Amino acid sequence: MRQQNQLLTSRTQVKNRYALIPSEGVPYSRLPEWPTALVQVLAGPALGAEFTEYRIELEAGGEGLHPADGEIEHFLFVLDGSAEFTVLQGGAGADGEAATTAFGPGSYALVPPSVGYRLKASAATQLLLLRKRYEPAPGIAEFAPLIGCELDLPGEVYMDDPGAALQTLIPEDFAYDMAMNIFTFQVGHSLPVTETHIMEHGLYVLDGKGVYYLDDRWMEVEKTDFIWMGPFCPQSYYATGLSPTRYIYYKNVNRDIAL
Ligand code: UGY
Ligand code: MN
Repeated sequence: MRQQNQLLTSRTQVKNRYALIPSEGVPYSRLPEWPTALVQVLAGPALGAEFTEYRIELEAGGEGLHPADGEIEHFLFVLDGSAEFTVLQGGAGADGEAATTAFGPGSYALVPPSVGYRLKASAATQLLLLRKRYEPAPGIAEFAPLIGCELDLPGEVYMDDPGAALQTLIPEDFAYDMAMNIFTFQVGHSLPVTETHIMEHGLYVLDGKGVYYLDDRWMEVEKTDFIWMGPFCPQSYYATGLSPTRYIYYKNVNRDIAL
């Protein structure tokens, strides 16, 4: 929030093909599935996105509970704090509970539509939650719940540039219809091209700052900014500042294009 003696000028941009949304301007919502949480809705169909993305703040003891609905998959990523994550096999009752996993910064889970889950904060916790309609494909079974931590994943050199590293949080396998990756760019390094592709992105800046090329212009971005890139939005990135940039981004992949 700005002080009364500060200007209100904002970097926020909401266009047909993309949006740059600094988090300071996003008010809190409440959701029944996360009854005590403060939730910032970063993307949804009203923006043009075919997914929703939330930034969720929980106090210690706060929790979220999502029973399986058979249609929507969920990706959770812990930004900060600690929590207990439980997969609910066969419904939300205690009978169906599987083992609980301790989550800390960098922990993540991808939960298929036929499985529910509970996340309970052990300390104040912030997380990202992305929800997407799962796209089944002929002959491919629904994936099982996937749990991991980005701290355990090596960064792969991206397109021959040792200053750009990519961590792949979801395996490259046709069982999955989405990718979730973390890019780390050393200062002065960039994406090697301006990309243009049919896939969408929901991107959250974890660290650092730089300039993002969106559609037809360069824009300054920094830690805690959110960017939605719609289909065919030209895009590129340069890391500036004094420390590496890290961003986590969603991409819909591995499925034929509906006609
Ligand atoms: O995977 C991607 O499309 C990625 N290189 N895009 C991006 O970082 N804007
Ligand atoms: Mn891209």
